[in-house]
Amino acid sequence: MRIDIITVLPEMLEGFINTSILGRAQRKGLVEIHVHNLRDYTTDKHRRVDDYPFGGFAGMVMQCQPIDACISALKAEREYDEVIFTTPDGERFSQPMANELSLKENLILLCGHYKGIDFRIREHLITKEVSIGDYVLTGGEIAAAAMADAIVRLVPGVLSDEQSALSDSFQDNLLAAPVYTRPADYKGWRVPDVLLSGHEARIKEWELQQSMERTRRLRPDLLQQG
Ligand code: 6GU
Repeated sequence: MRIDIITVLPEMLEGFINTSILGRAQRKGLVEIHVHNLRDYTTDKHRRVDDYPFGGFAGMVMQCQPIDACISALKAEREYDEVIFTTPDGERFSQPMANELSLKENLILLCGHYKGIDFRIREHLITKEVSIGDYVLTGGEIAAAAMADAIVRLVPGVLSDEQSALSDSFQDNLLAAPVYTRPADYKGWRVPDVLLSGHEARIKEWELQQSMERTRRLRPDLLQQG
């Protein structure tokens, strides 16, 4: 899988995508993540990528030309499954959407910024608009980082124990059960006895019961979903 991220703040993403699991996935050759500085594609001599909005509205708007040039350059090299724009008014990102996108070959993530981008880009070049939640971020970089992380960890081989993505909270609309490690007694804070029993069936039953109880109490909305 390959992900191309287009941004005016490449330095915000470089560290993140080359660290930890995303970095290891790339070194293993399982995924490629490329960050493109939108300013490298402008024809403006001052390297500006935004301008005042028509109609006299507040804020600045990202211009068509550099975005079109960058997306066109990428599309000339390979076919893309989706050209995704990160925006608070997009479709809500979710585990099912991450699952679906993890099966794709090539994705573009365009990070929104300022007050928005020229709407003609959204009409003509964007295939999917995605928000990571009902709050406003100053830019789409954190949203793109969150999406890349959630997608890449689902690519086979990225997680050392492939089971661990399947037992995630949300994969079955249930929150995960609590986990513990040694020591079994820390300052009198004890690990549940059942986990020390070695009784596999009882441990499985405890895990499911914990998942159900936590979901009912903390996220009853998940139990309503299909
Ligand atoms: Cl994708 N972008 C911005 N700027 N803010 C957001 C968001 C995206 N998702 C939630 N808030």
